[in-house]
Amino acid sequence: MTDFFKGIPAITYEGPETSNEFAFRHYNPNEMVMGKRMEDHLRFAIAYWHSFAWQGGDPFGGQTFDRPWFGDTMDLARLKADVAFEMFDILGAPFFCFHDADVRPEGEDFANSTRNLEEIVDYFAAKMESSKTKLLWGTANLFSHRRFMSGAATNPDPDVFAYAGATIKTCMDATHKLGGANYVLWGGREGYETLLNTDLTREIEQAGRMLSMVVEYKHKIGFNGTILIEPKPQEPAKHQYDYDVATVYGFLKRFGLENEVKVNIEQGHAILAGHSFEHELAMAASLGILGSIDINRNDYQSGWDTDQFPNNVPEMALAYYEVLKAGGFTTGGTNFDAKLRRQSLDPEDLILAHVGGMDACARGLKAAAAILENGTLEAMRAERYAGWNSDEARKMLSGEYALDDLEAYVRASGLNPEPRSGKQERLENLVNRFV
Ligand code: XUL
Ligand code: CO
Repeated sequence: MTDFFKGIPAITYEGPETSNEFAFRHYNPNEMVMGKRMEDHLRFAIAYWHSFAWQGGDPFGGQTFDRPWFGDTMDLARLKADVAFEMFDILGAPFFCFHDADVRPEGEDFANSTRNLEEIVDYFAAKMESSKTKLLWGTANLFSHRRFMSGAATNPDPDVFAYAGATIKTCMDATHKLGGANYVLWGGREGYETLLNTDLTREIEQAGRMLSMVVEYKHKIGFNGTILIEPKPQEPAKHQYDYDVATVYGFLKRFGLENEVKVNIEQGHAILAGHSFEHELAMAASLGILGSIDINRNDYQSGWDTDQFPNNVPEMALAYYEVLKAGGFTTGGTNFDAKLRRQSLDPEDLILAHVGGMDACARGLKAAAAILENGTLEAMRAERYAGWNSDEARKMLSGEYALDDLEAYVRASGLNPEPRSGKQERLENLVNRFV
């Protein structure tokens, strides 16, 4: 045991009335929601990078956190892992997620970096034998090191493409070895700063080939998890190719990968793309590619990807409504891709941020389930489209009618459509009864 979280108890469910800050008020893992345990619905994961690797820097200042494991040695990487697994236990977190760069020091070359990763993966594997925490997903950090400044798969230099592919392979091996449920690709630098030096046709083809190799390798090693792309429109690149869910779907279709790859949708990324989180979730569900979610919240005034812990229950309710409507997660889950504010220095801040986030998600999930079970919202949605159940309406979609048939039909029947209310406020009032 380290003494980092000394004095902080394991967090358990005490209910909404408790005055104990170190307790769940709403997240009750064993509570049944629509016939499934809450823990199995939400599938919470702790993000290694924000909680253990991020040092509190911003564009105007560096490190604010003073963690005993900061540094570039394997001993410190093991200390970081000790503290991480202690936090997983305190929170009862069913999953965690990591990038290679979060968990191991960079070596002087590829072989050394990989050896460091493999050693830490073995260290994780030993811990996971006695821990209840599993791996939701692993990923490669192909955006922090300067070699990736002009992209990884989309780099103009084929040597970087090769290095990126080799790195992904080692991270897929690590994920597979640890029994990961998914493998994620987020292309932070897969995009460009200026078209003046960019051949976007070539770059997108490179990205397509890389993703195909990822899928081929997944099958080669018998990895049963889901490959997930995480869309984001910009930050750090000015234009990123995986802009949003719809763009990713077009990319997958183009390379014939739409049945192989799903999406990991992050709330803050949806907002950066000018969408609501629930829009992105509904779009992914509609396209059959809803995989997993990265949960956080952006500051709506700043326009940045601020990665704050979620605390807006109505937003969570609308998000989990889409997840539940789509049948819930299979391999996916709810990853806290959220970081403390840089002034939140204390170990207990890290715990309380997650406690609050888990409670906010649990309230959202319960509200979403209540709206679904109530049924009025879906009944009213169905009623809005009920006209499409008529024979005439079906013919319009089945190909039996062409435009000139529609003209004939409108003339013959004397159609003169009357607008009907969309009832938005009434529906908003309905939702507000549950959140
Ligand atoms: C960056 C982001 C990443 C991915 C994993 O905005 O969300 O942390 O989740 O690379
Ligand atoms: Co993310």
